[in-house]
Amino acid sequence: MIDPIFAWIEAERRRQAEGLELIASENYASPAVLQALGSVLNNKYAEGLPGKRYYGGCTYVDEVERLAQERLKLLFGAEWVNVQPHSGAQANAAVLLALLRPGEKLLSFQLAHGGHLTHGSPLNSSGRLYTVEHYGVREDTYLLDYDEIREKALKFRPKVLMAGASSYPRDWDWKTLRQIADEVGATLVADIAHPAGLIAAKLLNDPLPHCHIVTSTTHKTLRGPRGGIIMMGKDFPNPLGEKTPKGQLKKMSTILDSALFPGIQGGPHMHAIAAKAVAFGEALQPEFRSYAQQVIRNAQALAQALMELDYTVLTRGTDNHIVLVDLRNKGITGRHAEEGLEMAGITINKNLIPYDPQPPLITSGIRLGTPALTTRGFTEAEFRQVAQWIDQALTNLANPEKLNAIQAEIRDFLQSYPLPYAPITPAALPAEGRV
Ligand code: DSN
Repeated sequence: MIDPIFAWIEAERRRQAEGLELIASENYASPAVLQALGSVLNNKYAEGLPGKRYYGGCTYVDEVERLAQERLKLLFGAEWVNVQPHSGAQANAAVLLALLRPGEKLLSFQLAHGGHLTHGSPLNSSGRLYTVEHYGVREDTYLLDYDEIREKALKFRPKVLMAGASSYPRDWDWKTLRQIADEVGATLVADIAHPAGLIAAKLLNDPLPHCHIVTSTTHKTLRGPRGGIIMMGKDFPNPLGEKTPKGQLKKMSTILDSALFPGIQGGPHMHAIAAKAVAFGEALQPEFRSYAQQVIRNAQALAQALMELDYTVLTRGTDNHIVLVDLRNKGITGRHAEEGLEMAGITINKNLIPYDPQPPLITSGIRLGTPALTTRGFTEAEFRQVAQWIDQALTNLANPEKLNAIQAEIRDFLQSYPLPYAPITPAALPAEGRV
């Protein structure tokens, strides 16, 4: 018998293969990325940076990390990068530790309007350590209001202005944010965890020329392993008044490196860094740009099809991979929709909409994303069908038989869009995987 843990992994592989994956922050990493993740690099301790480690035996992992750094710099046109953050949360925690002393001021996008937990939510260490003020979206348009951000910044005088979102379907104006940051003497930090792949493909505004520091995850639109990164472009903070740009970059990168390790992390996960390098290599290929273009086209097609079915799509569309739907006109909560869609084989997440009257575990909305199904080969036509299935499921929430029938239809349909992951069988497992 196989160890139940592998049975659960196989069950999850099948779930991923047989259902529609519409969680905006998820994707299907390539078999090469997964191979690097499951490699012997897992075994290696390598605290420090390439050429400056606290452990012996780092010759090969040094090469892996250098390659990851070089590919990442090339992908975003960055001057400096750190590829060691275990995830986006650690990248952000390190940047804030580098820039702020406890009690100092951070201005960021409000979680309840689509921001990130690690940008000063009272539930996160960033909200407990620093003095935080938030900006949000306008109640009439659900769009960011840069005049309001400027007013808040002038009044609050933050030391750090942070931008980036987990559920904002529109692009960001980094240039205007930089003007605001300069007006108040703040450091501008962009978190591009969600649109990173679309930015790497040059399809959205590029934060690197405008923001002092940029953080990201590597597993969403970038389609790599779970992980984080920190980058600086050609214009970075000047800590302690360093006189030359070279001196400034060296000093700031040293501050950021040491805020991450030993500031908040121990040994880097070298297997994850290798997998990041593989993913950056994939994202540098011309096919990745076509993929990213299709992600956006698909999101726009999904938004349009849902609006034609009388769904309230926030901002009436999208610039990126995210479609946010307000379900109040349908008399359904986000939680109810999430549960019913799951029964129909459609995975999404309930999501607060800005100014939501419902609490976060119920919500009035849902967030849909196109990165995963686009990896699977879906184009606009398939996404119009996805909108039909979503509508059929949401109009039959009290009808389990109908939900099961939709699930079966989706399972059949997906046989034409296979995932490249081999099933786990007893024969394919090492002896330790059997009990
Ligand atoms: N939890 C992540 C998401 O789903 O968007 C935030 O980055």
